[in-house]
Amino acid sequence: MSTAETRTPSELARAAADAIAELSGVERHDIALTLGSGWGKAAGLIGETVAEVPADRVPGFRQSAVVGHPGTLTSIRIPNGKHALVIGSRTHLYEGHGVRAVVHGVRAAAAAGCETMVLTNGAGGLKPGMVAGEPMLISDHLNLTAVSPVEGANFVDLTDLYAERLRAIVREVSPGIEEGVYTQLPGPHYETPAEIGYLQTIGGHAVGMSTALEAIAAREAGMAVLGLSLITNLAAGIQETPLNHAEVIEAGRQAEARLGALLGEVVGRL
Ligand code: 8IG
Repeated sequence: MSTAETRTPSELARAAADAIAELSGVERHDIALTLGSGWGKAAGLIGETVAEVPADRVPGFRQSAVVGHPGTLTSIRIPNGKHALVIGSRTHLYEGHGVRAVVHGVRAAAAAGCETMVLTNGAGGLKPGMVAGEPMLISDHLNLTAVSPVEGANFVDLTDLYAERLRAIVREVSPGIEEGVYTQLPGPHYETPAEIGYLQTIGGHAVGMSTALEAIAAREAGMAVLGLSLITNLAAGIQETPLNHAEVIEAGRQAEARLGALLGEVVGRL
């Protein structure tokens, strides 16, 4: 029998943070990371794993339905002494559990003490000249999901959502990194070529199915946000040949170690 959740989002986040502290033995975390497609190797390159907490033991989390998104919260001690919380169980809007479930990990991280939220994802490239397997630093986003994680008349300011201060650190570590606007669509289907043309026209540089809603929730919770995409494919209609899934997977796999090293270096400077 399933029972409806009666706690408010902030009560549920508080309960999750308490469970994370108890099960990890780490009272307070400083930096949270959500690792999307292609970014999984980063967890092992950020620092020393202190504890792995199964997501199903933490209130409000559910085991991810997507292969490659393990349902674990990992507490990592980074060399500078700070504690990172890797949220390895992203819930996507297309899973149908609603926007509260999508941003619960972010709210739990904020309640656990995190002041910085690092959001990563795999995305389709929209900019001509983009290369699959390369990262893109997110400068801003277009939220095309038609929903907001903010509830009630809380008019959250999103100017400088992807903090320039944090982006400068990434540029320092990775000079010349591509930078652009991430567009979040609900998915789970990919775009039509006409939709890709539309996204380009309105100023998008990458397209995916995550991140923007989480970034908004992070800002609402008072966190600084850093966003990084791995361009795993060029979006529909941009590359001349049809999308080859094997090639996409291989591009991600080859990029993973490099991206992990980049993220490890960045996290050490946050
Ligand atoms: I990886 O081309 C990845 N995720 N919407 N479009 C959308 N999501 C994606 C894509 C893409 N590639």
